[in-house]
Amino acid sequence: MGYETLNSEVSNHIAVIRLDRPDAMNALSTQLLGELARALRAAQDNDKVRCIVIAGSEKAFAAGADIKEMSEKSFADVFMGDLFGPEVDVMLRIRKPIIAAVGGYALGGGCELAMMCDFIIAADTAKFGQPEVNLGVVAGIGGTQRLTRAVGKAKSMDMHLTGRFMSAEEAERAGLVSRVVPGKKLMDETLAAAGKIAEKSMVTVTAIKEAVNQSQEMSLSQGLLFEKRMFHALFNTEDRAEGMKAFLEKREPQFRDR
Ligand code: DAK
Repeated sequence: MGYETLNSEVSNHIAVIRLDRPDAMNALSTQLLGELARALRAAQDNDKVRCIVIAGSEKAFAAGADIKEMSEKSFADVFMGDLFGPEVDVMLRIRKPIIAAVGGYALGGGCELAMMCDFIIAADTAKFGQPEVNLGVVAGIGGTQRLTRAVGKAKSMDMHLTGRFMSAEEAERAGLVSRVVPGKKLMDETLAAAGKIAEKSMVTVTAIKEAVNQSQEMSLSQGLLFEKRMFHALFNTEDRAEGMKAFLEKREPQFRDR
């Protein structure tokens, strides 16, 4: 089954999922989020895929949940229908690394979608914001929690309470994005980063993703123990032996994901 609101292609072990609702600034409709969940699951299940990139257009990564679609809904609709719940659950269960390539607007649910990825590479034109306050709602898929963890309480409060947008430069300074690149180079730089990840052992990459994500859930001492045990466990892998042997032999490692 194809997609109507996004494109998904795999090449060089990288799945690129590009949101494609140009008339609505890639607003996250139920259909788009359903297709995104389906594309992510397909990428997770495809053994050829070693890294996933979610991108939008030059104008917008995604300008938030689809306001037209949401405007008619009642409390019972969104509460009993668990709006976006199942789609978000799928995204959070993806074990392969996901990079958000953000050009243009990443607002509301769009900013939250980018923050659910493992890291964000932003074009210098990108703008981030949680403007739900202007619509009389609060962020709904993690904005108050993930933005606060990323940039701290003061800036998060500022963003959520005023609804102002943050430039890419400010976002990098604040720790929301890992790097800012010229707009024209956004995809090249993101694919280069994804390519680097794709060269590594998937066992190691998956362990790193789990350990870093645990840092957002656990106390420091629990997180440190989790990391140490993960380090110990990786001594059981062939790729650990190969990585160290290759270093000592001054050659590139040949990882086999084992
Ligand atoms: N939804 C629907 N359509 C949108 C849209 C959106 N979020 N954003 C833009 N569009 C549409 C516009 O309506 C316009 O459509 P036409 O009028 O041409 O038909 C077209 O995209 C172009 O937009 P503009 O004409 O406004 O373009 P500008 O360049 O002037 O402005 C903008 C671009 C992105 C700054 C502006 O469009 C804007 O402020 N958009 C709204 C941003 C926003 O408020 N985002 C937050 C949405 S609320 C939940 C979980 C999550 C959420 C909710 C519930 N649960 C788990 C329950 C999330 C909520 C949100 O994200």
